[in-house]
Amino acid sequence: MTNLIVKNINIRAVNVPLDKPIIAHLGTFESWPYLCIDVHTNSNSIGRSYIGPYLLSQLGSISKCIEALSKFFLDKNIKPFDFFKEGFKKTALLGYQGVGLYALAALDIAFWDVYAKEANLPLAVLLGSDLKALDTYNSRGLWLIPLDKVEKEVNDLLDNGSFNALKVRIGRDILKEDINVIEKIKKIGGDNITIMSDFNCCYEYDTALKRMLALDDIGLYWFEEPINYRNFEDCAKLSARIKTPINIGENFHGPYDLIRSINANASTYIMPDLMRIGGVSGWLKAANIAEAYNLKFSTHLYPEVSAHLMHLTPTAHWLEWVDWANPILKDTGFKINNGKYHIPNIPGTGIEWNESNIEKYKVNV
Ligand code: SMN
Ligand code: MG
Repeated sequence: MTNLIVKNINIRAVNVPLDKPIIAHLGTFESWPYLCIDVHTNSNSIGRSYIGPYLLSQLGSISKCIEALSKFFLDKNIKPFDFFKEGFKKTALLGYQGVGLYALAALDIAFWDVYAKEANLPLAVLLGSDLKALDTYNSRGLWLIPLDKVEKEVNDLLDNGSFNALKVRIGRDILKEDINVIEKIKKIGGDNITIMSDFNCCYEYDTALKRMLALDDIGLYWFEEPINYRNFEDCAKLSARIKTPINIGENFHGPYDLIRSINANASTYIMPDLMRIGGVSGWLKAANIAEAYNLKFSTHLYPEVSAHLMHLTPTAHWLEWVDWANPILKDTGFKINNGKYHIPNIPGTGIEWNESNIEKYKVNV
C-alpha cells in the first residue's frame, strides 16, 4: 500500500429525483443533489464517495473547493489519516466548518475506500472490526404529509424491508395533528414498533418546551433537533425538563462541535452526519469522544459508509436508512432484512456507480 498514489480526481454533480418528496421544516425537495468523487490511482483500484450537501445551487462552490483541495494530494502516497490532518490545515484559512470541511470529507471517504480496496478488505474489517448486521430504522418517508396519507405511508415504510422502527417528522401547526399522526403509527405498528421523531429545528425554546411536554408521554423513542442546532445551551435546558431523550448531531460540523455539545450537556443521544462530521476520519474521532462520555451514537443519512463506521463506534445505536442515492449506486449487495442492515463482504465501502443513471441525472455546475 506504500505505493498507492493519487493520480487524478474526478468530480461529477447529479440531481437525483426522490420517489417520496421531502416535506420538512427545513424545506421541500423533489430531488436530492450529490457530488460523486472518483480518486484514480496508479493501481486498478478507484476510490469512490458521494456527498449530498442539500443545496443544488451550492454544488458548484463545493465542487470547486474539492478540486482545489485535491491538488495537494496529487502524486502522493495515500495515507488517509495523515491526509485528513494535512487537509484540515489546508482548509483552515477558510474556516474549520462548512464548505471546506465538506470538501475534505468527500475526499477522505474516497481515500479510505481505495485504501481498503487495495488491502482487499471491507472498510470495517480493514479498521479492525467485522460486518455484523445493524439495527436500522426507516427514515425515507413520514414527512409533513396530509393526515389522510399517513396510514398508507406507515404500511409502506414498515413493509419495505420489514422494519420495526421508523422516523416521523413532527412540529405540525397544532398539537392535535402531531398526536393524531403518532397515534396512527402506534395503532398500525403495534406494541413492538420504535418511533423516532424529528422537529428539524422548527421551534424557539418556549414553543419547543410546550410541544415536547405535551408529547413527552406518548411513547416516542427520541425527539430530534427541537430548536436551532447551534443553541446547545437551550437544548441542555430542554433535556433537563423532558423525559424523552433528545437526539442532535446531524449539524455537528466536525468533532469539535461534538465537544461543545458535550460540554453544554445538550442531549442524551447524538447522531453525526458522515459529511458534516468530516468523513471517515472525522467520524472515528467523534466515535472515540462519544465513547469517553458513554453517549449513544446513531447515524444520519449515508447508510452505506456509516454502516461500516458503526462497527468502529463503541456506543453504536441506530442506523438511519434512506435510499435516496440508490439510483446512482450499482447494486453491490447492501441489504435490509428484518430491520437489520447488511454490508456486502467486498473490498472498500461497497460504493460503485450506476454509470448510466449518473449520466441521466448529471447537472452542470
Ligand atoms: C432530514 C435529513 C435530510 C433532509 C431533510 C431532513 C432529517 C433527518 O433531519 O434526520 O433525516
Ligand atoms: Mg434530523
